Amino acid sequence: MQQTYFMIKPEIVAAGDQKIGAILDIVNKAGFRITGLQLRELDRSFVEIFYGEHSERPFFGELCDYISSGPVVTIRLQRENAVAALRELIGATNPQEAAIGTIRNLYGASLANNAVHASANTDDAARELELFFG
Ligand code: 3AN
Repeated sequence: MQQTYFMIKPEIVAAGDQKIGAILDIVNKAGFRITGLQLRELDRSFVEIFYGEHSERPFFGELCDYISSGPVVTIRLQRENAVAALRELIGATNPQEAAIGTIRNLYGASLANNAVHASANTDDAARELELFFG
């Protein structure tokens, strides 16, 4: 069974428990099992490591400030084909382009505030799960 890393971003956590519950319900109904979950505040230096692949992009500073601005929910998920299935369930990076019914279509506000993160591929999943769950 494959595992992947999923994260609910600060603007959703700040909006209260109802949105967190609704997102976890979507994930659960899609056949994922939650095998790890924590509410955490991430140090900026930790976020810089997590998003290291984006360090040359113009939005990197803003992205790191934002993800370290308040608590996030860090989640380990398990399912057949978990990495690809979760990427499909969350939708495109830009919520305006995300397919109807995807998590970013339902809960994303903008490119910067797109509600959730999911590992992009199996290598990223392994790296991110190690970083967050050891
Ligand atoms: P994804 O999260 O779908 O894998 P990436 O890896 O391209 O997308 O981007 C990582 C994060 O950086 C996104 N979740 C998004 O919040 C942010 N981001 C991407 N592009 C931009 C942009 N042009 N302006 C601001 N933030 C961005």
